[in-house]
Amino acid sequence: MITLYDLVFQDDRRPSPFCWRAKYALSHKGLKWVEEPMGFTEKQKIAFAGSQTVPVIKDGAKSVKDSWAIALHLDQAHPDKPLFESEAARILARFVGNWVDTAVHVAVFPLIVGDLYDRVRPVDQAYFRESRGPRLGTTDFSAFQAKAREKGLAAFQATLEPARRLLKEQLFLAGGRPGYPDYALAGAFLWARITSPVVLLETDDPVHAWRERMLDLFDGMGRRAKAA
Ligand SMILES: N[C@@H](CCC(=O)N[C@@H](CS)C(=O)NCC(=O)O)C(=O)O
Repeated sequence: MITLYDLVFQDDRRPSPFCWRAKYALSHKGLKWVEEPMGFTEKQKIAFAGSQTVPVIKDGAKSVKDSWAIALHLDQAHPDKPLFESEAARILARFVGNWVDTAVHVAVFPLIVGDLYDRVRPVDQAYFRESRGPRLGTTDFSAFQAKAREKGLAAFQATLEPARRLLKEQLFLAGGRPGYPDYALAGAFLWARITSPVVLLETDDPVHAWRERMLDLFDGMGRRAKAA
């Protein structure tokens, strides 16, 4: 039995991009899991794993924290349907995850932070203000978001150019079939979809068509998640 500790917002929304990576990884491998929702101020739920962040999984007697460590653990403990079929594939997936963390997430966050704050559980809002406020230099998240959107989406869309070029040539970042690089980028889009009504992509963008494919994957797992 695998338990996934998953970040929860109001109305049982599950926006964490890193938890989405874990859900896609589990689905890719055909593994079943149960979810244990955790609000920002319920860190005691993951103390057993020595973690301050989710995802965390409990897989039998073993606990694993961090989405990348979870992916590596799953391949090691459940060798069927590997996430990484070679060392080169694993290293490239790591690179793509790092790119999403440092470029895509950083570009998305200012565009959704006001909407995101509005959907954090009321009991967790003070924590969000105190943890995110210093990073942004303000706790007026709505004004911060409005200012970021005034500049338009061009800077965000430009961060996607490496993916866009590839997706003009192939269906998925990993090739003809989806793989971990796709799951890493899809997590960023689910984070936005679940917390904000903002329209991030033009319909003629190859990334848009890819995102539709990702939403459909695994019986529409992403599409079925409660959106903003
Ligand atoms: N490197 C970690 C990052 C995980 C992470 O930052 N998770 C966020 C949710 S998206 C979290 O748990 N934040 C808790 C907090 O900010 O207190 C991973 O890949 O799992």
